[in-house]
Amino acid sequence: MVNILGSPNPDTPWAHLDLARSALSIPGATVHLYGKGPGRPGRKMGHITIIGGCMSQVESNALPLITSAFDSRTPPILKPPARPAPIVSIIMGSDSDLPVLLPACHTLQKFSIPFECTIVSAHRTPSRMVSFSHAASSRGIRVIIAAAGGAAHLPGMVASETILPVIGVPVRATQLAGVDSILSIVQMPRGIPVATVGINNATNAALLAVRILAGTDVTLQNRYDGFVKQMEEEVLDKAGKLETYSEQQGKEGWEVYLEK
Ligand code: RP5
Repeated sequence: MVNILGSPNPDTPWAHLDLARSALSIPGATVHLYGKGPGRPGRKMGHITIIGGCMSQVESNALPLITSAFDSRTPPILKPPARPAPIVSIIMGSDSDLPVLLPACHTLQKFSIPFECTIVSAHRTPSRMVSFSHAASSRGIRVIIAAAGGAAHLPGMVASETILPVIGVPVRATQLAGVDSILSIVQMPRGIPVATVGINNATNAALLAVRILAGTDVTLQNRYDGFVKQMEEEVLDKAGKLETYSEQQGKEGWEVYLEK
């Protein structure tokens, strides 16, 4: 729900109706005007409700409305939107893991998925790990990405304290090159599953989270389809260049390709 407020400019007492009118074209939106007559600056003149199959669908449908309300050419007549609550939690055993997790953050950003990112250590902050795991679901978190290196117990321990899906990212943190981390995460006992991606492969952890969320979100499914198509086009484009070079130059195609 977003509130419709009277225009800050007393010379345009009906400006709030423009916003109400533009909301009519948004799927799932219903406009409620209170019939108070001309608006006074900041006075609540009505509200708009937007419903949808899931939060990210609602947010994406509401975005054009919110953007137009904050367009610098028009006076702001909506209260600033609250930051959307996170639905994915990225946790890590130490801040030294953060560089490995940046691709996960960027990937979730690309799919417009609200997420949080923090440090929770199974060994150094065990109480925090338990309270985080118990509260995650009720805070609206739908998927947890947990990264750890070495004796990487964080994903498994979190999975034992929540029913949310947990995706473990083994971090290459010690002289054992991440093999210790991946074995610690992947060899879970029967009954407590943890999805495990490759060593340092935070991108795949985020993509798996997107796939889990897309199961109940058509907008995300469409975004993922777009992502897959783009990936395919990039590979076909590279293959096309490689083949062309081989035909047009005196050298082998792979030699020319690598020189470009
Ligand atoms: C693990 O120990 C962390 O996940 C990290 O990968 C590793 C090293 O942590 P720091 O000593 O850098 O804090 O718990």
